[in-house]
Amino acid sequence: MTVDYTRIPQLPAEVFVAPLRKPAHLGADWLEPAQRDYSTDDHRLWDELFARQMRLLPGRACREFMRGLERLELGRGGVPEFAAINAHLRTLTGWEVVPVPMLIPDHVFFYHLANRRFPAGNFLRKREQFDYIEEPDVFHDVFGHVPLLTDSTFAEYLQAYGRAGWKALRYNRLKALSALYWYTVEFGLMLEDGAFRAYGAGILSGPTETVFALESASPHRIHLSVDRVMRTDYAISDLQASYFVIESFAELFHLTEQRGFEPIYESLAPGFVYAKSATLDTDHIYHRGTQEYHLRGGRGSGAAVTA
Ligand code: HBI
Ligand code: FE
Repeated sequence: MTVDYTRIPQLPAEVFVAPLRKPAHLGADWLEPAQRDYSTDDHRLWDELFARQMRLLPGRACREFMRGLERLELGRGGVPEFAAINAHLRTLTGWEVVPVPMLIPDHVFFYHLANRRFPAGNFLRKREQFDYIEEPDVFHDVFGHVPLLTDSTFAEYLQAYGRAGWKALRYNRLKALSALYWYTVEFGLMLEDGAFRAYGAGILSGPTETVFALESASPHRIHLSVDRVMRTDYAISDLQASYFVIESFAELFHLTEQRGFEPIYESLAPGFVYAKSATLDTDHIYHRGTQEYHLRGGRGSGAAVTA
């Protein structure tokens, strides 16, 4: 018997849509997530993380992000309630935030995005991880990602990305699609009135990369090409060697929509072709980085991030 592995059945929504609240005696898990209770110290930690970013972001974060923070009132004090965020978001763009306790499987992640649900970590980092955490916690996800869900064009892009995820699984090109997420949703830069601004959540949720991505001479800053980025390796646990720049969310949406994911997947080799710090003849380079930070050995080597 032959099995056609290219056909992924569409599962009914009930499989993934879990209630936001469940009886307290049943512990939360990712199949039936709930937002957890936070301690007084958790709320205080959120406030400190929030205040630290707010000292850095004016003039560095794109205006859509700053506007989203205000509209959702994420700075009212303490870890925000998802229910309150959702009441706003639903009317603005039809998106919702769903609490998850950890990294969830790729297909579930894509299924949520394709249905305008953003899976957000419900746990908060410990104080020892104040400066850096690899897993996405509630501060990274809610402070970093959720403000842009208020922007209707970015909201379209993220939903299209979720749909593209299903196709990527079918074509076995998930790594390539993850690179696109990485260099846009997590570490994207944007030109605003001729100046670089950040919109990526991985940049905006931490102080070191907020400054490095925008002001260091070390990293390349290159205009986004979808085909190029999907062939480019990336660092999960260090500052990026290259940042990709868009002119607007409308441009981001058009670049991906116009190209279409199916033809890209068909043309891609299984692995990455370009190194993190590569520049190509076909690149439109705004700033050719010195790569000093990475040449000195990157994270753990004591290399100065202002290099
Ligand atoms: N799960 N909670 C959570 N958050 C993510 O960002 C996430 C995930 N699962 C898979 C995943 N991301 C990747 O597939 C994306 O980088 C494409
Ligand atoms: Fe993230």
